[in-house]
Amino acid sequence: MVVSLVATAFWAMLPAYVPNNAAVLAGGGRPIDGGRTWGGRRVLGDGKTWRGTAAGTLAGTLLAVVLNAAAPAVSDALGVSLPTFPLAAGVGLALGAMLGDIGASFLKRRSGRERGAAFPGLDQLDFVVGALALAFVAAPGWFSATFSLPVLAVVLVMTPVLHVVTNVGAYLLGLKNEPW
Ligand code: CTP
Ligand code: K
Ligand code: MG
Repeated sequence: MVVSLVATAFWAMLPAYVPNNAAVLAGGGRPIDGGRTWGGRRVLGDGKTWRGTAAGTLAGTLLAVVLNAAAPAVSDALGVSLPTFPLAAGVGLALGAMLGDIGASFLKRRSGRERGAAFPGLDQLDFVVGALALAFVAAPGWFSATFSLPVLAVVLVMTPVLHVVTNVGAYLLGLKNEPW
């Protein structure tokens, strides 16, 4: 029961977990806000780029396609019925994760936080909220079939933990400038 919930939550969110990490690896180039400011501060900042956003969205979407191919074998091995991803769900999760992170940067700049500043709580959940919201809009039937309330609860508890662990790891590996 618990194994099934955690496995389903993790699997269903993988296309939303990968985009931010892919963006870190691929980021650079032209910022989305083109350097523009609002109220004396950058609209988004240099940390949100077109290349990172495109790479993150693509990586999450491709992962969803790979997970679809692997779902039967992994489901058998775990004795759990793991979900597959219609294209709209994969894109919704991946693009939604990126948009949630971009929305958080917008809020960080409005509240005077410079690029890279921590915003505890928001940093760990921005992309989850974005991913779930866009997946719900893009694939409502799939969303309600996949995210039961218990699965959603596991997602909300598990994601901040995974976020902290992966970001500290990326920092220690020299891939990220800050451990958040
Ligand atoms: N990145 C990117 N495009 C995105 C998201 C991330 O290019 N849409 C890259 C940037 O190189 C960024 C790095 O991934 O610096 C780390 O992402 P994040 O921690 O989200 O950005 P920060 O630089 O910390 O900026 P912010 O304070 O706005 O979150
Ligand atoms: K972030
Ligand atoms: Mg950061």
